[in-house]
Amino acid sequence: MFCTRREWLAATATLGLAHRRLWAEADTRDEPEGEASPEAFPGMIVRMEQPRNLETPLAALRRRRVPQEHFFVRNHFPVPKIDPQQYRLSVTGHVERPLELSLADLQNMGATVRREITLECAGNGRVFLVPAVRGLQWGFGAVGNAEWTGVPLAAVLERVRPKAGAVEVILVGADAGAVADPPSAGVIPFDRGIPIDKARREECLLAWGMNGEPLTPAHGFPLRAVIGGWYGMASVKWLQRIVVSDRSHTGYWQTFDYAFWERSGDAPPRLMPLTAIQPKAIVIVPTPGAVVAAGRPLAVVGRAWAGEAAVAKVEVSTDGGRTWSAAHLEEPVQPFAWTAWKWTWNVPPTPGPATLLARCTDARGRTQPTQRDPDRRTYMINHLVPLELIIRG
Ligand SMILES: Nc1nc2c(c(=O)[nH]1)N[C@H]1C(S)=C(S)[C@@H](COP(=O)(O)O)O[C@H]1N2
Ligand SMILES: [Mo]
Repeated sequence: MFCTRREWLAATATLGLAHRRLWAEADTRDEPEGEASPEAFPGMIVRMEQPRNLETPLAALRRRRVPQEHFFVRNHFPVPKIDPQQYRLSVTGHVERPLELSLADLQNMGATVRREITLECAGNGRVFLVPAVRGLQWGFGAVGNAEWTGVPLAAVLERVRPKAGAVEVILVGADAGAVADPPSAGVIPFDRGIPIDKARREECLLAWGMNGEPLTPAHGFPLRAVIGGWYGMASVKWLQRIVVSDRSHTGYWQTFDYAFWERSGDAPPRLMPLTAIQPKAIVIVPTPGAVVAAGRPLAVVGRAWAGEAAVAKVEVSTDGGRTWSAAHLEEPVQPFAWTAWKWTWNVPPTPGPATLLARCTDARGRTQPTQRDPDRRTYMINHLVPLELIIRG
């Protein structure tokens, strides 16, 4: 150190840097990149230290709205530090009227909405794939539901007036880096293209609030996209730029990564970007490996979601999928947000191992597959996973 801390503070204040430094300190407290800090996220399961990736423990999924500090974190690069006063969102490309918007501009548009939307990472459940595959080994907890505050993406698009022929909206984050595997074209930002018809739907937001609080740095402060019904990779955090495009985006994050093999008719398989969340039910209580009392009723509780569709039913099987009985759904069931479900299990009187299966069917009649489809590569994981339990007398 070339001077004392006090001298340094005085110097930075003179230079007008104190404000920025305060923000840097605030960010460091919230998101200590590169340091283990269990205090900051009590109870979270660390899936990767750097950049930080955190899974929500099952117990914290019992809250209908998962608090930010318990909401899973999926980061590809270090969290960018953004000064909210300096922050501008640029909206350019194939538009009549390119714009730069401050946070206040967005908040004063008169278009603010609050909406509950569930985010699920496309790799959620990867640890259950057999044989094991590369990638973060998420259990059940790379999913969460929150109430988001922001403006519809449609309201911003209306102001820039996309030109005829605009087909996609490319969302670009402020975070960037070089990806090693498979290698990227040097340093790239995190980004994702959304077809303009989807982008204009009311479930697509530019959000600054989560459960009534400003976003924390980990979840995209000061502004993120929330693309309701789609896997999490489309909900770009630290949103910096929106580029309206007259062609489909073929960037790293929807070709090399977050893509699956689609088959139709006789055509050879095509690599397609991941989009809508598949139906899924998870059990929260009892937990895997739990010991349950023989001959007594047991409340089985869980959550279910189905992306763009509403959950139509959740069923439970205790005989490996031969017979199913319907669980009770918490009302109202709404698309884009998850639903709580409950089922009373009359635990058999004989001690020994037992398995539970839960499955979700959505309003379009889609349900969960029993077998894993390898065309999905390492994503969209919603095949049935047996919950192993022990009945004790
Ligand atoms: N800028 C940026 N946005 C991002 C990511 C990222 O690494 N950078 N990760 C995406 C992925 S893969 C997911 S699942 C969600 C997770 O959002 P969360 O961390 O708030 O739960 O953010 C998405 N948005
Ligand atoms: Mo993700």
